[in-house]
Amino acid sequence: MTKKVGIIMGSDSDLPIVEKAINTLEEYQVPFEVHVFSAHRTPEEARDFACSAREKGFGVLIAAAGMAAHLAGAIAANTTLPVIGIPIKSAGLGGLDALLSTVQMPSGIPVATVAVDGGTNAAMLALEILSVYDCAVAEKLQSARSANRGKVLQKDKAVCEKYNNAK
Ligand code: RP5
Repeated sequence: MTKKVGIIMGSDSDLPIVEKAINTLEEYQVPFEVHVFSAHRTPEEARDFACSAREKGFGVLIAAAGMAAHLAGAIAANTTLPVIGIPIKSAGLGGLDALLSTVQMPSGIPVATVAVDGGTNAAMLALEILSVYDCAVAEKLQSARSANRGKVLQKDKAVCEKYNNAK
């Protein structure tokens, strides 16, 4: 059975980016659960979720937060499941604050950090992690890669016809 993806965000203001991850997981029909837990505002709830995630059937966790973004690291501190961090862009420092807070983890407690506001890639990486043991997910990922390849080759053909054949 496909394991669940846990998605945690520090605030509901992160939802527009988190929705990119949700939409991607829905597209691949992989089960997930979404929560608002903050490393600073609700640290007990964030900790409890991380501590019990493996026994509750989660296979990988995604944590999105902005500003002094300690959420992904705080979640990773309390589970040995893989944790993917999404640094969220905020007004002050444009996401660099969250990027550095999420990516610069001490040895032994990794957070696989995607780009600032990288909601889609967070879900894609979660799917790739699940695909290590889940053949159904692996097959869907391979089909999507092939479809994307076809689309890019079509674009190359169109550009070549427009610019290269005119010489
Ligand atoms: C972080 O602070 C959240 O992840 C959010 O990105 C940021 C601002 O939160 P709100 O003040 O909008 O609730 O903890």
